[in-house]
Order: sequence, then structure tokens, then C-alpha cells
Amino acid sequence: MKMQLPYLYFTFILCTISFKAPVMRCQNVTCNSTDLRALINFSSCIDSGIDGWDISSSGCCSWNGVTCDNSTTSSKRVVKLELARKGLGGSICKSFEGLDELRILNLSANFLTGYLNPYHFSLQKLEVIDMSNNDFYGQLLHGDDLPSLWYVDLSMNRFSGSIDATYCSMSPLIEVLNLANNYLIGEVSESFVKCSSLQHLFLNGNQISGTFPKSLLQLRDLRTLKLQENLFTGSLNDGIGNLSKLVKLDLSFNRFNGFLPDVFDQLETLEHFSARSNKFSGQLPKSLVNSQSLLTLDLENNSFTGLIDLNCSAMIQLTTLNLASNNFHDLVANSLSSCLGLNSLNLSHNHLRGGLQFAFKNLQSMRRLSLSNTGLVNFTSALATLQYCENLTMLDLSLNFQNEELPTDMSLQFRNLKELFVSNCQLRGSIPSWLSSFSNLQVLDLSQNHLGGSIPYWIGTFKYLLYLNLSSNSLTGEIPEGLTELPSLIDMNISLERFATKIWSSIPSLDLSYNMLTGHIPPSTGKLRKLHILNLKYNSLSGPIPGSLSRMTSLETLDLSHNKLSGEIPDTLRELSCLSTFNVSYNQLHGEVPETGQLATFLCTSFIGNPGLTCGWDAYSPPAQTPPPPTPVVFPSDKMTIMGWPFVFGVPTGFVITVGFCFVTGWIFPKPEKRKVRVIRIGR
Ligand SMILES: *[C@@H]1O[C@H](CO)[C@@H](O)[C@H](O)[C@H]1NC(C)=O
Ligand SMILES: *[C@@H]1O[C@H](CO)[C@@H](O)[C@H](O)[C@H]1NC(C)=O
Ligand SMILES: *[C@@H]1O[C@H](CO)[C@@H](O)[C@H](O)[C@H]1NC(C)=O
Ligand SMILES: *[C@@H]1O[C@H](CO)[C@@H](O)[C@H](O)[C@H]1NC(C)=O
Ligand SMILES: *[C@@H]1O[C@H](CO)[C@@H](O)[C@H](O)[C@H]1NC(C)=O
Ligand SMILES: *[C@@H]1O[C@H](CO)[C@@H](O)[C@H](O)[C@H]1NC(C)=O
Ligand SMILES: *[C@@H]1O[C@H](CO)[C@@H](O)[C@H](O)[C@H]1NC(C)=O
Ligand SMILES: *[C@@H]1O[C@H](CO)[C@@H](O)[C@H](O)[C@H]1NC(C)=O
Ligand SMILES: *[C@@H]1O[C@H](CO)[C@@H](O)[C@H](O)[C@H]1NC(C)=O
Ligand SMILES: *[C@@H]1O[C@H](CO)[C@@H](O)[C@H](O)[C@H]1NC(C)=O
Ligand SMILES: *[C@@H]1O[C@H](CO)[C@@H](O)[C@H](O)[C@H]1NC(C)=O
Ligand SMILES: CC(=O)N[C@H]1CO[C@H](CO)[C@@H](O)[C@@H]1O
Repeated sequence: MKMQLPYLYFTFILCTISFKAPVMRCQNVTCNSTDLRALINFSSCIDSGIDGWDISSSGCCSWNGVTCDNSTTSSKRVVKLELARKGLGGSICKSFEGLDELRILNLSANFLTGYLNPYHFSLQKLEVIDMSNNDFYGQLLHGDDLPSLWYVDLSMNRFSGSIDATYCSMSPLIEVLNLANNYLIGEVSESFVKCSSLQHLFLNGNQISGTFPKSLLQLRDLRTLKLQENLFTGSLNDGIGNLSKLVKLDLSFNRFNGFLPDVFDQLETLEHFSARSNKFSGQLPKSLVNSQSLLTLDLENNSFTGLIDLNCSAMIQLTTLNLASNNFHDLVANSLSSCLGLNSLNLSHNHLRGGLQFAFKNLQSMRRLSLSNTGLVNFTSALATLQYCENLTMLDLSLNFQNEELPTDMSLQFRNLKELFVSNCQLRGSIPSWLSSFSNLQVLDLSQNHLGGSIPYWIGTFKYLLYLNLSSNSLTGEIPEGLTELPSLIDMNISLERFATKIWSSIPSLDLSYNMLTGHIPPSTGKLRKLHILNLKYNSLSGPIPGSLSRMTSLETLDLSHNKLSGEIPDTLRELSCLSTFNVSYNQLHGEVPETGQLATFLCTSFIGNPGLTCGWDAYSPPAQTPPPPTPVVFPSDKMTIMGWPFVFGVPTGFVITVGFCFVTGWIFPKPEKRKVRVIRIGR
């Protein structure tokens, strides 16, 4: 509803109200009637009005988010309108005209939409405009001058078209321009040279193309330049050294190539530099590895070559270094050992040769260290060295040490270690007892080795362990009952933030697949209420599937396939309402597949290879080919609240697709009346 009311009408309302309101209020906080009208007009365009705005009162200075000037006149002017995060929806119908004393306009993080060109506002005094994180669209075109404007944030909307900096001629004082995460295309216009006051420029997350914009090289006051996640190409030239006030420079996720220019000595205040995921090549420039200002340097996923040879006597500020996934061919001896402030280092996927230098033990501040796939040898000496890094919380040594024997007799101290990845190393021996002293482990991945022997009982004593992957080894013996005592899988009293993971997929899991485990599945496994993935496939487990598994209320994946399990599928398992992947194929189960509950939503392929098991109405016979891809059928799902994990989206989707498939093909239950029942249950 739009108000088209004449001024007199408002005056009438005001006075009517003012008779009821205390006199004080009417005289003291009345705002200028032009402003009042504009604000009422504004609120009339918002879908559901604005909390704390009594549009029938004239005291708009006391309305939520409205600030008036401090003049003593009885009719104050509105200078700030700050309505960020107020849940406002609808459009803003250009209703700011009249608020001509407005200096700050902040409508960020709402649900506002509509075509918008801020240069149609004609607000001469406007200094700050923050419209970020809404749903505005349109092209950023020429309009009226906004001569006082210095701060513009239009990020996270749907603005499109090319970026033209003509607004710098309309607003020559602009210092902060944030156009990140929109749909801008084309090259950065030459006219950006007019933005001579610009200090912080954010163009990231668009589809901007062309080479590094020459016009930007003229902006000598630039402190922040974010160009990541666009389509920039070509190489950088030495001109970038002219941006001598830069503090943050992010070029990541573009298509830049060529060598990095050797101009980092001119960038004396540069603290954060990322060129991740481009096609840069060549050696690291001398000035870069001697930078005295850099705190973080991220060059992951390029084609850099040569030696890693940092001058730590110069790089005294460096705390984060990521050179992963390049073609470096060695680490110069002791090159990093005096970078004492380093707390995160990733050298994964390079061709470093030989053992871990003893000097690594100087890196006392190190917290996160990734050395996977770097050609390391001598696991024993690597651990003996790294234990001096007392603050280490994450260590990834995967894809190294091919075929070494695990030492049994070591005494190691890794008291703060939370995540240990030693996967795919073909290590021999058994799970070593010294591991039991790593008492803070949350994530342990020893998959894809040649470890034999049995799973030691003490694994169950890790107080915080949430993710255990022993898949693809040669482990024998029974699943120790101790494993079902893991406290944080029984009742996770640990916040998700503390469960800091290298890979986001490290959700609470027990993966013992591809081993030679025998014996029964311990019924006490059902106690692991917080477990999301239980994978026991490809072992030689026998006996029944314990009905108590139904108590694992968080379980999303249960894979018991390729074992020697017998008996019937317990009816209680249908209570596992989070389950999206279920497989008991190739066992010796008999009886019938449950016809109701969660298990009824899976294809017969989850049950094949069990000669005594009936799936559907006929005894199961294997399909000639793989079934066609599932037709996406979307049912509303109310299952989300059960899970607190990021999987919350994946699971219902998988569930819905699986269910949809069963339903559409009639694969499991070909009888029509059964389908009807299913629809009702799912769509509840
Ligand atoms: C609200 O603003 C629009 C656009 O400026 C204008 O056309 C309309 O007359 C205004 N309504 C009132 C009630 O002032
Ligand atoms: C309100 O502001 C306008 C200028 O925009 C001015 O002309 C008018 O006199 C002011 N009204 C009052 C009551 O002060
Ligand atoms: C109003 O505030 C401005 C800036 O905050 C100040 O310079 C000015 O002196 C104040 N005026 C009055 C009347 O208090
Ligand atoms: C706008 O308001 C939000 C929320 O209060 C705040 O985070 C943001 O910094 C404000 N924008 C400006 C430019 O002050
Ligand atoms: C960088 O600055 C130097 C000296 O001020 C100037 O000669 C050169 O043209 C500038 N380079 C670029 C690309 O602007
Ligand atoms: C690595 O960079 C290339 C572009 O050079 C990109 O296509 C690819 O997705 C990146 N890989 C990762 C894992 O980010
Ligand atoms: C390493 O940095 C120090 C301090 O800046 C400097 O004196 C020394 O010459 C540099 N060494 C090399 C090889 O560049
Ligand atoms: C280290 O780099 C590798 C390879 O690019 C990547 O897969 C891994 O996630 C990185 N590790 C950390 C801790 O960032
Ligand atoms: C190790 O971590 C502790 C606690 O965060 C901190 O006080 C200490 O300074 C760190 N040690 C080093 C060498 O950084
Ligand atoms: C591993 O390093 C240790 C010293 O830390 C040495 O005694 C041992 O011989 C090395 N093993 C191999 C296989 O090189
Ligand atoms: C365990 O490791 C294997 C091999 O490294 C991997 O394929 C599997 O996805 C991992 N299991 C889980 C639950 O992450
Ligand atoms: C703060 C202020 O300006 N208060 C005034 C409100 O109006 C009354 C009556 O006119 C004055 O006496 C106050 O000083």
C-alpha cells in the first residue's frame, strides 16, 4: 500500500496525536515535516512496516534506527537511517527524496529488492551508503552527483552490467567501494583513474575479465584490493609496485599467468597476499621471500618452480604460508627453521625430497602443518622432530613414507594434537601403542596402509575422538568393545567449533572397511548416538546385525556389506530416521526386507547378495543393468532438525532422491496401494 497523502493531512494527524501525547514530546522531538513525510513514504513501501516506527507520531527522531541532528530547533533534521538486519522486505521505491540532510544510510542484511541506482537519490549530504546483502538489481549508471559520499557498499546483491567508475566523478571523495559478489561483467573501465581517493576496492566474486586493470595502478592510496574470483587473465607488470600503500592484495581464483613481478620490496606495508589458484609460474621473486611486512602468503595451486628458500631473518612477521600444489622441487635446508612465528604451513603436493629437517623442531608456534604428498621419508624421524612443535593441533603426513615399518617403541609427546592424517603411506606394522598418548585426538586417519594385527582396546580411551578411519589395512581380530565406549561419540559435549577439521567431511565417523576383521558386531555399538557414519564393509564379520543399532539416532550411513552376517534384518532399524545410505548386500541374511520405516526407502541393491533375503514381493533377482538415474522428486522434509551438521542439506536430498526413485520406479514395492501409503508417510 502506497501513501499518496498531502502534507496537510500529515499535519492534521500529527496534531490529533499530539493532543493525546505529552506536550513535552510534541515540542521537543518533532522532526522536520519533509523528513517525516519521506520516512513515512519509505515505511509504506516496506512489506510489513518497521518495528518501532509509530508513523502516526511526529517524533520520528526517536524511531528505531533514526538519528536526528543535535540542533536545538524544535524541528530536527534526520541525519542517519540505520536499519541493518531488521528483516525488512519489499522495495524502497526511491522515497529518500526530502531527507536532504541524510549522511548515513544503512540498510544492509535485509530482504529488500527492486531496481536500484543509488545515483538517483540526489542526497547532497550523503556520506555513507550500505545496501549490502540484499536483493537489489540493475546497472550502476550515471545519475546525480553525491558529492559528500566516501563509503559505498553494494556487495552481495544482483547488480549487473559492466563496471563504470563514472561515479567517481560524481563522488570524487570515494574511499571505500565494495561491489563484491554481484553479477558484474566486462573489463574494469579506464575511468577508474578518477577514483583518486580510493583506499579500499572490492570487486571480488563477479565475472570481470581482461588483464590487471591499468587504471588501478594509478590509485596510489589503495590499501585493500580484492580481485579474487573473477575471470582476469594475463600477467602482472611491475606497475603494481606503485601501489605502495597496499596492505591486502587478493588475486586468487582468476586466470593470471606468467611470473610474479619482483616488486614486493616496494610494497612495504603489504600484510596479506594471495594469488591462489591461478597459473603463475617461475621462481618466487627475491623481494617476495624477503618481505618484512607479510603476515600471510598463499600461493596454493599454481605452477611455481624452483627451490623454497625463504629468508626468515627478513620475514619476521610471517604466520601463514601456503605453497601447496605447485612444482617446487626442494626445500632449502633450514630455510624455514627460523621463521619462528609461523603457525600454519602447507607444503602439500610438491616434490620436496628426503627427510624432514631436524630444524623443523624450532617451529614452536606451528599449529597446522600439511606435508602430504611431498616425498618425505623416515616416519620415525619425522615424528621425533615434530613432537617439539608443542602447539601442533593438525598434522597431515599422508601420501609419504612409502612402505616403511611403523616403529613400536617410541615415546612421543603430541599433547595438543587434535587431527592426525597418515593415510595412504603403505606403512607396515601394527597400530602402535605410543599413539595412545595423543590424548586430545579428535580425528585419526590411518587409512590405506598395510597395518596388521588387531585394533587395540585403548582406542576407546580417546576422550575426544570423533573420526576414526582405519579403512583399507590388513587388520584382523574382533572389533574391540572399547571402541563403543568413545565418550564423544556417545554424548558429544564438545562444540562444533572445537572440532576443527582439515576436511569438512570429517563428520563423526567410524570407518573400518576393507580389513579382515572377524567376530560379531558388538551390540554396544548402539550406544554411539552421535555417530553419523558407520562403515564396516569388506570384512569377515559374522553373527547377527544387533537390533540395538537402532539407538544410533544420528546415523546417516550404515554400510555392513560384504561380510558374513547372518540372521534377519532387525525390525528396529526402521527407526533410524536420518539414514540416507544403507547397505547390507553380500552377507548371509535371510527373512524379509522391512516394508515400513526408513529401510523401506532403499533400493533392492542395498540388499542383494543375500540368498535367503526377500526384497519386495518376489524373491530378489539381480537387475540386468544399473537402474536409470533417479527422477528428482521433491517432498517436504521435516527431518532436518535432527542433525546439527552441515550435512543437513545433503541428507534430506539423498533421502528424497532415494525415496523418489523407489516410488517412481516401483522398484521395491510394485503394488500400487503401497505407494499411496508411502506418499502420505513421506509428505507428512
Ligand atoms: C513517495 O515517494 C514517491 C517517489 O518519490 C512519490 O511519487 C510519492 O508521491 C511519495 N508519496 C508520498 C506520500 O509522499
Ligand atoms: C524542513 O526542511 C526544509 C528543507 O528541506 C525546510 O525548507 C523547512 O523549512 C523545514 N521545516 C521546518 C518546520 O523547519
Ligand atoms: C552538533 O554536533 C556536531 C558534530 O558532532 C558538533 O560539531 C556541533 O558543535 C554540535 N552542535 C551543537 C549545537 O551541539
Ligand atoms: C551497517 O550496519 C551493520 C549492522 O549493524 C554493520 O555491521 C555495518 O558495519 C554498518 N555499515 C556501515 C557502513 O557502518
Ligand atoms: C609507476 O611509477 C613510476 C614513477 O612514479 C612511473 O614512472 C611509472 O609509469 C608508474 N607505472 C605505472 C604502470 O603506472
Ligand atoms: C586450481 O587452479 C585451477 C586454475 O588454475 C582451477 O581450475 C582449479 O579448480 C584449482 N583447483 C583447486 C583445487 O582449487
Ligand atoms: C635476509 O634478510 C636479512 C634481513 O633483512 C638481510 O640482511 C639478508 O641480506 C637477507 N639474506 C639474503 C640471502 O637475502
Ligand atoms: C594443503 O594443501 C592441500 C593441497 O592443495 C589441500 O588439499 C589441503 O586441504 C591443504 N591443507 C590445509 C590445512 O589447508
Ligand atoms: C603455544 O600456545 C599457547 C597457548 O595458546 C601460547 O600461550 C604459547 O605462546 C604458544 N607457544 C608458542 C611457542 O607459540
Ligand atoms: C630414520 O632416522 C633415524 C634418525 O632420526 C635414523 O636413526 C634411521 O636410521 C632412519 N631410518 C631410515 C630407514 O633411514
Ligand atoms: C576413509 O578413508 C578412505 C581412504 O582414504 C576414504 O575413501 C573414506 O572416504 C574415508 N572414510 C570416511 C568416513 O571419511
Ligand atoms: C530537552 C528540551 O529541549 N526540553 C524542553 C522541552 O520543551 C519544554 C517546554 O517547551 C521545555 O521547557 C524543555 O526545556
